[in-house]
Amino acid sequence: MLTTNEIRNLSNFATNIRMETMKSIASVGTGHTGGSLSIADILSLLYGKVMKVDPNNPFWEERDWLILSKGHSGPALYAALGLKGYFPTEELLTLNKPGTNYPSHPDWTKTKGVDMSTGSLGQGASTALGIALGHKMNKKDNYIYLILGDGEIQEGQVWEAALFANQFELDNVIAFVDWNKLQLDGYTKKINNLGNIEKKFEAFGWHSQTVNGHDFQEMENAIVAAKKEKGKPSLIVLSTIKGKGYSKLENTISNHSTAVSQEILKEIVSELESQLL
Ligand SMILES: Cc1ncc(C[n+]2csc(CCOP(=O)(O)OP(=O)(O)O)c2C)c(N)n1
Ligand SMILES: [Mg+2]
Repeated sequence: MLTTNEIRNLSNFATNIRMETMKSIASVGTGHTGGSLSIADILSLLYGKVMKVDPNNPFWEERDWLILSKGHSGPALYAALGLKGYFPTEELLTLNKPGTNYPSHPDWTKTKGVDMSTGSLGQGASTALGIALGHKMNKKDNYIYLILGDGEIQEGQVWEAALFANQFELDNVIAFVDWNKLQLDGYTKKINNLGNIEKKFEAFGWHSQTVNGHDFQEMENAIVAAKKEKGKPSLIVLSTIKGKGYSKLENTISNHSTAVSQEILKEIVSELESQLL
């Protein structure tokens, strides 16, 4: 059970992730806003409470790993890492500019704290599970967290990976699907309906749950339950709002990649500041 104080801190961490994400995207003028904002709360919970990491030692062998398979949401991951202390947050303003350590999609050779390069949808699932198998073979007790997009799981590769995780009993994997119901240019339901994601993964042998991806207690409970399940990989579907935090962007079909001017940024920052507890 999270304390009231922990929930306040996690909520503020998430709001600050949203704020830094939008500032960095505004600094380059455009970027993947919607899908970055929808995962701010899970990033806050993972880096703020759940994950065993050391910002002063990004390659610490005992650490938990995070693979952001929906790599287009890199700006949100960078914001979380900067706020966690891996590097000064001012560096976020070099996002996607020539020579930057913060490219639009994650690159582990460039950014402190990024565990795996991602961006080609589906591939992060396979790499995460390969990493998890390696850790299991080395008898490590750390966890591999994986964040997938809902549109992303239309990729066949994800289901091949799902079979693999079941075959090798990868109970050191906790995967999340950011179920924001939208993909690049429309509703997943209309483009390639995913049906019941929880039941589909369950049929592939995973321990599966669905929770509100903006509710810290529900997510924390699901992670605790996932860790109790031995011999199976775990999937947690996060029901989220694409664009969460900036009302004009929330749930809009056109919020995948948007222009953010300095003028609009002022409006966004003021709305986000009002969400600080
Ligand atoms: C293999 C591959 N195909 C296409 C793309 C282009 N692309 C980037 S994000 C995206 C939509 C993904 O939708 P979803 O997984 O729902 O993520 P969200 O936009 O909701 O964050 C697409 C098609 C890509 N990065 N990789
Ligand atoms: Mg989506």
